[in-house]
Amino acid sequence: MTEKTLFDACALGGLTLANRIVMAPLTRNRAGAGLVPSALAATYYAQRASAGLIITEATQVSAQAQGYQDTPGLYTPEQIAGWRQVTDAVHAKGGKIFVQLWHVGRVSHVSVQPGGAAPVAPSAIRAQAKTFVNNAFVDVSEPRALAMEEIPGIVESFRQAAANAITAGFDGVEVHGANGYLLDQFLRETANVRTDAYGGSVENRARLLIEVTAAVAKEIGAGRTGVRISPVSPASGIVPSAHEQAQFDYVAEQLNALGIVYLHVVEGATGGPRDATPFDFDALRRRFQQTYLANNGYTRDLAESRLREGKVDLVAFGHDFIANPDLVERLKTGAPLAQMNMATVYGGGAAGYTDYPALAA
Ligand code: 8OZ
Repeated sequence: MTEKTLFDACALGGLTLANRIVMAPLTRNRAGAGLVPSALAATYYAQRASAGLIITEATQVSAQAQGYQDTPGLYTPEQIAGWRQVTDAVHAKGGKIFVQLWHVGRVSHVSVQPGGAAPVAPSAIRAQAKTFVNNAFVDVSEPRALAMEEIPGIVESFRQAAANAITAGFDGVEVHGANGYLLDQFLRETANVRTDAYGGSVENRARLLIEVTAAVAKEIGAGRTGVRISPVSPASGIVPSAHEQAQFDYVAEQLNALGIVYLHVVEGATGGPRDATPFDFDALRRRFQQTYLANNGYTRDLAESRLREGKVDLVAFGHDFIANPDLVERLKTGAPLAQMNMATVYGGGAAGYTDYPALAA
């Protein structure tokens, strides 16, 4: 068997990826009126089309799914048309692109909820977290617990958004089960104290993520469906318990049984240390037979060594893709990487978005 390197072409379901380097989902808060991705978004993603796979910024499955200002949706005809421009631009450059579908759950604010309503959550437990609305960071609002009768509507919103993704020309979708948003909230004993079929046990806490993923996979095919998880990340007010290994080992087994195409794992604290909390990520890998997509704090060297050891199949880079549209070429040639400017990550226009140059030819 030849050794895997970051720069080999590889299969992902029915797709052939040009390399094993993935652009991680990155929130940029630049959607236009109607939460439609802008023409600039098409330029931004097309500039990064040399990635083996692009995963878009998190994208709302419904109006209720929103938690931040100016994040895009995929539930109106205008949003579908806006995304079509993005997928066309990426495909014209030979790239592949999945859309990340999210519902923020309790990480929201009444000012971005339909009718100013309270955000929804597994339980009425407020996160110790901030969101960004009206051009300011504010505490998230007090949520209300979803009624049992509302859960099928959540599943349906993901199914419909997945169908919309195919209409918009995406190669597949990633279900956002990470970073403290709705599906992750259900997975956590500290956010989910339900006593019905969606809380109280490992199986019950995983139920919504599994039902959503099954509905998406049924709609568009398991070969076009991926899921992202972040087992020990404290992102967005998540307080991991001592039982996350058992919880996520079960999640990996269930997702494996659905035959989805990849499991995307944020190893460690999202955007932070990889090893702050002990966790056996290889245990997930052993339970999940399809593609294991690793993320968080990877350098070229770490990615290559984990690939050689057979521990990972694809590696997602986030921050480095913001400042380096030609990241694949730079990693390949060992060229220096540009550093992103934190001040222009969230919101604004072309500055810090489409004006990071590729290396001169
Ligand atoms: C940064 C700012 C807002 C949202 C995530 C979608 O952490 C996000 C996000 C990141 O998954």
